[in-house]
Amino acid sequence: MYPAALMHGTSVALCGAAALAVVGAGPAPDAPPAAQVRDARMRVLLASRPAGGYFDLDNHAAEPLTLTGAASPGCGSLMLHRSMNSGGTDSMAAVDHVSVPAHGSLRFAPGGYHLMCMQPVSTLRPGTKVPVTLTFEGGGSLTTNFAVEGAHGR
Ligand SMILES: [Cu+2]
Repeated sequence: MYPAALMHGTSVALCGAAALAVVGAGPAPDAPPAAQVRDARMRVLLASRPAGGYFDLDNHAAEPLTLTGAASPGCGSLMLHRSMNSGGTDSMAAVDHVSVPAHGSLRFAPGGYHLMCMQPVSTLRPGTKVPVTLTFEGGGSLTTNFAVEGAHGR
């Protein structure tokens, strides 16, 4: 703990509290205030198959926002994927990061970027919700409840 003498104009007791608050807010990951998730849903086709996660990611900051990972208690692993069509053939590949431009928005949707819930848990059923934590470059994270929907949307 820092000596109370470093904090001027406050009592020793208040200094202690202030120092604790500073330590708590320091290196601990925190939600980037500039990131916002909208229209979040997880589409389950068959319980035995990977489910796709879709949402809009808004970046309200003046600098790019880079998504580096995702995790959910509803998924064995949750990967960042991108679907592509080349020469008439659909495929998807894992990506290790996705950037949203300053003051921009990126849509995670079928046919493009999406989350892939590799092993959906048995309770991941349409009508329920599942928390998804997105992690960003720099250590911030943001947890959002995704609405679980079936093959035909809501
Ligand atoms: Cu995929």
